[in-house]
Amino acid sequence: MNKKSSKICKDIKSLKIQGAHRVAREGFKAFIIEMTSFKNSNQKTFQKHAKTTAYIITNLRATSPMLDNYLEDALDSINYLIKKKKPIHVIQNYLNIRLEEVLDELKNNRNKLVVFGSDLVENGDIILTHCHSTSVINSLILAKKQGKKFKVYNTESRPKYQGHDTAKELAHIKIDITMSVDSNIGNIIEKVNKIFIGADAVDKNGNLANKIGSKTIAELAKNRKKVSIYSFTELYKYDKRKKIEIEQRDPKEVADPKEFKGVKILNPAFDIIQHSYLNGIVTEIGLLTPKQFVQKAQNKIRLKPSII
Ligand code: RUB
Repeated sequence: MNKKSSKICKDIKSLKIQGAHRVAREGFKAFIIEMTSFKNSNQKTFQKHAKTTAYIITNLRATSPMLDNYLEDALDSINYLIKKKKPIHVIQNYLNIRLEEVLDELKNNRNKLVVFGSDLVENGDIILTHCHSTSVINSLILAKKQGKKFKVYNTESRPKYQGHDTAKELAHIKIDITMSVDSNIGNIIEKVNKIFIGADAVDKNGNLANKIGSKTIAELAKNRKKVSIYSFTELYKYDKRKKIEIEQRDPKEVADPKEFKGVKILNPAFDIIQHSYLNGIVTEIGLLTPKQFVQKAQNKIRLKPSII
């Protein structure tokens, strides 16, 4: 693999690049860099290399349908161009253009989503967030810039502590932020009136996957009438598979297995929130119910490759 694409893949695997949006953006970039620097004019070899590269990148994070959707579209376009007997340099030109289109789309959708997200913030709100979602963080930053007065609680999000970055980024723009250990969630929930979380995948029933612990938070919120819970996610995080696959990470992130002989260690990266627990899903086209999200996402995700 090309040095640059291989570095991006390493950073995605290690969570240096984390969060579904960034993983999709950088993973797609890695694919395009790899394919546009591939020096072989044989079409079959190019097609095979595209398939293998997409497979490797897709498998860096098992729960990443946004990246998978973009890669699948690029593979379909490559297959279409090869069928039309286009030379490799023409396909590579197309891929470079497609990268710019995808980067613009991601940025524009993000900007729109953040405006709808900031609309949900009201003066006096006390909001809980979990892990590190750029959709949530950017919405809170915009709300702060709009002059709204609110407080935020966040979890540190063991075992990889993505909550540390969330806390620092919010503190940096002087949002009132309090960070807590994850297991304090039963007490924190009593203090907040809104919960904002990201999403990594949304299935055909509108159930969604987000950082491990989201399920517990949603279930606690369900029992408290005064707490509303919203997930922030672009439509492209729709997961076409029958079932969302939950990424199982290295047990070493939790504890050194050598020191725990005979102990099985679980380290799932995500869990699933039932759609009925959600008050709404904030997207680039506005606030939707889980059912509306599924309908809109199914319409949006192209059946034909984007090149046609
Ligand atoms: C990150 C996480 C985020 C979603 C949404 O998990 O669960 O809430 O990915 O993020 P991890 P965004 O750190 O394991 O990638 O809003 O940035 O797409």
